[in-house]
Amino acid sequence: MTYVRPTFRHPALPTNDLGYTVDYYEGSLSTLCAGCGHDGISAAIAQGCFELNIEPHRVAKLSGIGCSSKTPAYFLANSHGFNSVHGRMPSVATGANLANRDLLYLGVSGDGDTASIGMGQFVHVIRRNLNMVYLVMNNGCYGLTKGQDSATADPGSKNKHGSVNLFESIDLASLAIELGATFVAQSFSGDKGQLIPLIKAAMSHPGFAFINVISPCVTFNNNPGSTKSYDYVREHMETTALMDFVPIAREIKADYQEGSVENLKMHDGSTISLRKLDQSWDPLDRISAMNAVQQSRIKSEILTGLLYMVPDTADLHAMLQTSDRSLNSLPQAELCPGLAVLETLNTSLR
Ligand SMILES: Cc1ncc(C[n+]2csc(CCOP(=O)(O)OP(=O)(O)O)c2C)c(N)n1
Ligand code: SF4
Repeated sequence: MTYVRPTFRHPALPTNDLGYTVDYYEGSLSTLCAGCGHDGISAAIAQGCFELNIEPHRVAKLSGIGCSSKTPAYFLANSHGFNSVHGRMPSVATGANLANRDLLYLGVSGDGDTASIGMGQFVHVIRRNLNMVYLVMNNGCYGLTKGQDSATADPGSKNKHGSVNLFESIDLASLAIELGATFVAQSFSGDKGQLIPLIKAAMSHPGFAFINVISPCVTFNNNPGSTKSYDYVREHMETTALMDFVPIAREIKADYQEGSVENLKMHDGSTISLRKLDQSWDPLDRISAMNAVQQSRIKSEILTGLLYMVPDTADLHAMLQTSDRSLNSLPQAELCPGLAVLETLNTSLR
């Protein structure tokens, strides 16, 4: 089988403010199984970056190992990319971000990559509020190694061969809120209407933005009895709010007459408009957000949408008071200020 993407595109494809059509934000043809949820998320990322008028060369895509971690090959072909080691994407992202703060960092991971081997790195990158989007394509199994249960598989969930998971699941969104993540959202690969605005809002957030996307594995975990199958997720999705992301300098066109509307201002002046469905939930209140997630877990529902956000936040660079210029733009004299400065520094530490 050959994987050659046809180059023909409709001549009237719309362009964004930079003059690019959406295909400029696509990548190579996917080699994932037909129907894999991950492909829908890749398409949503391409569409979100197109709509945000992002220059692809300003994005750095980082991933670990897994079917999910392969996806950066399938979107943003004109961006920087680093496919790292299983569970180690956060440390690569931290190093790259500290060296060059001018890029937009987009980390893609799987539930195996994040909730097992990468758990240590995941919790610490949250604590540090690294300015990045961290997106987990969550299918409740290790797709690449043939479908073993992952740590996000729900207790009682059945795999393809009928065996039942005995263990408690790790809820990544709850954990992220608990650890102080400043933007936490949850969505479904089959719901582009919700996923694209969430990706756009996350890309515009000035700190750590986490999106847990339920993304069914059609080959190993899409059977009756699985709580990560397309049918189960469609039947058990509960949405916090209908949302729209309005970039700065764009008129707010959405019609919000019904229900209660929350307009959250981002640091750059853009807005997230939320039409609340659950009146008891407040996206700016950590306790209320945690309560809403736990209540939905008790009901075996999957709460989707923007769960929690701190609009104005200090990222790792602000906390460490690093140079406001990327290291590759600093001249040699500033990068290496010389022996006398080093000696003064050493003396101050003695
Ligand atoms: C250090 C190390 N341990 C184990 C593996 C084997 N391995 C590759 S991918 C993977 C899990 C993939 O699951 P997940 O992150 O959920 O991604 P998915 O394939 O489901 O998208 C494992 C255990 C590996 N590549 N490296
Ligand atoms: S094995 Fe599962 S996760 Fe991997 S590509 Fe196929 S459907 Fe997707």
